Amino acid sequence: MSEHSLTIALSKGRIFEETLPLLAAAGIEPAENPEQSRKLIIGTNRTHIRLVIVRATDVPTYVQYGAADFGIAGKDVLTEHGGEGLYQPLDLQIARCRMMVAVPEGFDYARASQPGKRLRIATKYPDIAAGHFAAKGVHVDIIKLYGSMELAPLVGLSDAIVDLVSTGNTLKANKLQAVEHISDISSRLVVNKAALKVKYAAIQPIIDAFSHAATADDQPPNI
Ligand code: PRT
Ligand code: MG
Repeated sequence: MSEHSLTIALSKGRIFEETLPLLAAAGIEPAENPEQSRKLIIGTNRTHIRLVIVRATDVPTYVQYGAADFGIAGKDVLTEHGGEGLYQPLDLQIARCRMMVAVPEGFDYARASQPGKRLRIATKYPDIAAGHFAAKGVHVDIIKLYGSMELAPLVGLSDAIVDLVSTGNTLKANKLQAVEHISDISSRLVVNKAALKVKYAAIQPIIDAFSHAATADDQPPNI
């Protein structure tokens, strides 16, 4: 890739959808919709700018190693990744949700989570979960899962889960209830530190356009 070309890492789904208006504000239009196309590299109306479509959890890795110059990733993903090699100039306020502890309806969480007790927690976010319970002085055994955390307490794999909640419909459909709010989550712009120096003239105007669009757009909280 030449000094003048830019590669942006995005995930399909909610992040791609909510990033489209930000890209538009920077004058960037994807040539294809990744939901319909199987292509992993998507061109744009700007010949030197392309998008790479990766798993949400892989965005920081592509940017960290410079395979993408910048990308957009959830705070959940960035916290678990650690953020090494990444400059995080902007909270874009998109893909908002909350990191919560949830348990089966009727489970006595207050009693089970007293200091000195031991809880089994299923989660995709072991670092966030471990940090939360350590701060409370509750001992936990963390069971790492890669999806469908909601199932774990229903089949006896865990007492509770640590997961993202937006509408609450998934918890409700599985007779679970949120019992603790760990943090608010939104997505951030992440930039490769070396790329920012070398391609500053190409990257900074995009950061500025994103920043302007993210703050101008006075989005009501969806949580
Ligand atoms: O889905 P896939 O396994 O391919 O990847 P992913 O889950 O890593 O990606 P994706 O696209 O689903 O999520 C990307 C980012 O969106 C996450 O890293 C979060 O920062 C953010 N985000 C915002 C969410 C949600 N809201 C959300 N509700 N990510 C996941 N969820 C899931 C949640 O895990 C739970 O299973 O949606 C379900 C709950 O939703 P409600 O509306 O029923 O409460
Ligand atoms: Mg998902």
